[in-house]
Amino acid sequence: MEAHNGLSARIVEEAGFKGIWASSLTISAALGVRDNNEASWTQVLEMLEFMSDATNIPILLDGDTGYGNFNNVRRVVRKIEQRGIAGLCIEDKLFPKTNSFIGGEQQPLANIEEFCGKIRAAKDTQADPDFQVVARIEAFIAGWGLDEVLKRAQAYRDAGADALLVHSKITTADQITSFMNAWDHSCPIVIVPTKYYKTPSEHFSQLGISLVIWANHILRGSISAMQEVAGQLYELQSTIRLEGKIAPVDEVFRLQGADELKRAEKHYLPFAETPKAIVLAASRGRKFGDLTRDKPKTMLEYQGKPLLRRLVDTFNNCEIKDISVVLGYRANAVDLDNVHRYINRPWKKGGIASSLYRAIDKLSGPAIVAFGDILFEETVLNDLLETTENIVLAVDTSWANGRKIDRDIDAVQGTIPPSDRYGASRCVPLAAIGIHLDHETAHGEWIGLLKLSTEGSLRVKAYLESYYSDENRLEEDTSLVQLLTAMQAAGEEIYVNYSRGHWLDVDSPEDLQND
Ligand code: SPV
Ligand code: MG
Repeated sequence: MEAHNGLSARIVEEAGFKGIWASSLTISAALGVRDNNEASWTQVLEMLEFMSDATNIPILLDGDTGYGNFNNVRRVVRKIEQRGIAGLCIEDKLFPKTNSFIGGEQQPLANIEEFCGKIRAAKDTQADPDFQVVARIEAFIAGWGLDEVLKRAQAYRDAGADALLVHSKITTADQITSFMNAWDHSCPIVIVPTKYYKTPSEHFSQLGISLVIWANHILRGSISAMQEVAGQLYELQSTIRLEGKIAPVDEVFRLQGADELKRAEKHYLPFAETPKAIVLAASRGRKFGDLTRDKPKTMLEYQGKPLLRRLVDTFNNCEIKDISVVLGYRANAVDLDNVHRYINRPWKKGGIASSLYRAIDKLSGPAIVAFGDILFEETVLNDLLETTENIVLAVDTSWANGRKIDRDIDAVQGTIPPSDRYGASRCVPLAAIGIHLDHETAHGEWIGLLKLSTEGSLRVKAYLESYYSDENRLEEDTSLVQLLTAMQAAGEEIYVNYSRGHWLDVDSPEDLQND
């Protein structure tokens, strides 16, 4: 069966054919040029490479006249063998040739000895003993009779051709039948019944023909389909009536082997998955009084833009697009598009851990969990994303400075204190965390940003599932710190990643002032 590019070659193989005819007519036509050696042989070679890559069945190249003399044939054989092509068919016409169905009689035939030299050159060049050289006889096409065909058949066979292609352009199988009746069957015969298609294939088997080539049919089928779709679409200016008739986009992906790439990515790109972000923004923010009467704290504006908008922008700038927001108080006042919304109903009673639980289906693959009332610069996030540990808290070591001093903060103590020394580790195991931690011994403040690796997400998810298997807990005020502390007590390794500043905890109206 003919094929003319990688896609059609794959379709031919899937249909069950045992081999592919890399047709000069259809490869040229698919390139939008004539079958007159207008496509150079290296352009054909390039197409063959795609076809060979896309398939596992043998490909026989319709190599026209061999693109020159014996020397060109030698080079073609070497180059196509390198691309896994199984055989070469050359025809006894002159370069540049014309398709057999266009003025066949006017086309001079090659000198027999010269053509036999090409066959010998091809056979002497092949490296793979299974490589096949098919010699194509154009004598019937050029208006010669059976004697000329038989003479050439014997000469080409004697020159070493593995098979002979006897071409005919009349609308009955008469020429082929007369040849087969006269032929001594000393080598396999190949035919191309494009014009005598009415003859049943059994007749060819009975004659002893080894191989039938359907030389142009999927190209012709696709031309009809393309013309119909293009014409209808132009007329209707809509695809509604066409969608059911044309291959779905998923079928295109399947034929391209998209699944294999997905599997390979999993195998070779362990960190290929981009993290998701989960923003916990259910609370009102009582301290803001009237400012949060109609909207949650996360929608308060900092320098003219809501906090949540700023958070989403920061995530987007760090290539994180899958963003979920868990809302509660005045959820309707949050009108951001492009974020997944979750609602934590008893937001007043359930603590922030219960908000994370609402978005539990997002805990697959790497994730960043962020409070909805913090702002941080991209560098803080990028720094956190670079850590390799499973569960990592972003910790600010400049926490003790300035006005924070009187606030309830999630103070953190690492197992190793932060250090500006060259080579000092910035990601260290967590020793302790909590608002009651002695500020004198603490090393920093958790900024409300938590990184989970794929494994980290799985572990937090498992913990949440077991914790909230008792539904009453959904109405208990459990913080993330309590959750993480409990996980740590159960043997989980939690890490802190030290950084300095470049973030803002919006805790009171004065934090919204631009200072
Ligand atoms: C081709 O498919 O390009 C052929 C067969 O050479 S034919 O078009 O019949 O010449
Ligand atoms: Mg051809």
